[in-house]
Amino acid sequence: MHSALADEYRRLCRDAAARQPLAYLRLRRAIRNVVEQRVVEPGQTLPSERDFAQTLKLSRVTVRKALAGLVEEGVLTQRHGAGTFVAERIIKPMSRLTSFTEDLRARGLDPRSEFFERGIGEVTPEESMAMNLSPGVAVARLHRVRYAGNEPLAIERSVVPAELLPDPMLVRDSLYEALETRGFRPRRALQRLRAVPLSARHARLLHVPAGSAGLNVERRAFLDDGRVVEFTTSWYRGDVYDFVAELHSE
Ligand code: 16G
Repeated sequence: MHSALADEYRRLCRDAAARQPLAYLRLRRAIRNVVEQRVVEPGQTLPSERDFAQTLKLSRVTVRKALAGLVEEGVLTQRHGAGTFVAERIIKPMSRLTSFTEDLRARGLDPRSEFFERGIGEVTPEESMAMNLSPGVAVARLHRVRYAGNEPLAIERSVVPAELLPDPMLVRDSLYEALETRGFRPRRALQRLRAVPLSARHARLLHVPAGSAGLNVERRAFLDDGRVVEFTTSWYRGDVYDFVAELHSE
């Protein structure tokens, strides 16, 4: 058993502020913390279910539940017969409306953006259709390369009605953080995914060979009152991202 992991779990059991009555949630948090702190690195194996249960005096059902939750979040991956690992590829669950920054932080990575554009302009006819905006209204536009540390992962072009984000310079690293501060965090979204070969320009920005596989994602996110808060087109690197959806039969 990784001693830092056991220590973190025990710390959470003692720490009154973090006290979480449900052991599986406590364990899930402890594992997420050590992954975020990079005590356990991507690709490294975690202790077995039995090992966790014995060292921490938990039932195997509790351990299984904690691990399953983190697999669903994309923090861990499980391979039959080989155990549980910290995910190497970035696994993005499609059922949760999270931001790039949140996804990366949950994996202990350091999200960064480099902007090509961050300003106010007039909505284009295509955007006004997609966002239900009247022709001519002002929109904030962000065009950026998204990095984990120094590694480029995606290119994103976002459009937000200027009435919701009048000053795009408020967006430092995270669009969702800026929207949240203004009380406009997206609540629901529609997303469309397409496989595309990356253009020469995108491939160069993403440090991959031209024509490499990319995922083109279009997200339209809404507020509770039905207003569209963002229309974002992203090109994710196909070699590092998995988009995973959970399906139910009815
Ligand atoms: C994700 C979203 C994108 C959103 C961005 C906000 C997908 C496919 N796209 O990249 O629509 O604008 O997160 O991230 O998940 P930020 O808050 O870090 O700027």
